[in-house]
Amino acid sequence: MNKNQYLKKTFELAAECRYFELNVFKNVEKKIIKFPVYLSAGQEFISASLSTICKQKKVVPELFPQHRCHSIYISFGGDKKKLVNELLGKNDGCTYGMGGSASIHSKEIKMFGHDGLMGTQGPIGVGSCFVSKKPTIIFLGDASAEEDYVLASLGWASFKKLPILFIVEDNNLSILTEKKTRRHWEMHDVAKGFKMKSYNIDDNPLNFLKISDRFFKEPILVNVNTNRLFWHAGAGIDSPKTFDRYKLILKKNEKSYKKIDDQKKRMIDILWKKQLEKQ
Ligand SMILES: Cc1ncc(C[n+]2csc(CCOP(=O)(O)OP(=O)(O)O)c2C)c(N)n1
Ligand SMILES: [Mg+2]
Repeated sequence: MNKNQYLKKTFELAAECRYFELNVFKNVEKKIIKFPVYLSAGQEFISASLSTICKQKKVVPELFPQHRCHSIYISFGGDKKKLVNELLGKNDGCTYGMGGSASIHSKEIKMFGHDGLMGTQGPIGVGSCFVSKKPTIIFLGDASAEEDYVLASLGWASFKKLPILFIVEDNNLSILTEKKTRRHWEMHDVAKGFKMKSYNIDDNPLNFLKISDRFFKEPILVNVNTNRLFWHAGAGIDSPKTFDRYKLILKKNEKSYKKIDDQKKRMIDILWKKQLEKQ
């Protein structure tokens, strides 16, 4: 896969994630989805880039997400119809209608649903990889990463040289509290303190490609500066916005990506419509 193919594939996945989330938003507003949802819109290029890189490397990683996880499930090949059904609380959903939005679990794509306690996926994912030695991705929010048990598990992963990619989805927010009021240190510096390779990047897909050489050959932490488009939970819009990576990339590549954007929108809208009609 050359650079342009990588960018195109990543954009296709991000488009599916974006239009999926916009449909969730609509159905929360209509009160068709009745429980709390955690929308990943704005952050979708993280999982889309990682999934494309894993495909390129022929790696099928074990996935340990946290609550903002729809884009992770979709990017790594989860069945989108089953995710719709999950969000409708149906027992043929990907987590049998018991995961809601925050605990998406899927044996098919080796995704281990989160338990709701911020950061537990850190020690659980490290423990799992310590036994399996399989390529593993642990997703942490910038707030979850602060938990003591996450820090302890980073040390162990580093010491044991486990093939784990720690991805900090750094949207600068813990619900509504900004990072600058919580700490004066950064996760990529902490990882270096544990003698682990680490990076601080923004969520432009090319940044992931540039640093991907050693992924799964040793423990690596990547702090990714990103932006959550909607409320912490539910359908609403936070202000002020910083940036919208999807719109930026679409605008810059209008000629080549507009058609993909339209196609993916149509495809995901139809998928939602059909699943809702089956209710
Ligand atoms: C151990 C623990 N502490 C606090 C909470 C309450 N809580 C739920 S989500 C959240 C913020 C999470 O922020 P972050 O990890 O940055 O993820 P984001 O929501 O920004 O994606 C908090 C504090 C919790 N669920 N578990
Ligand atoms: Mg956050």
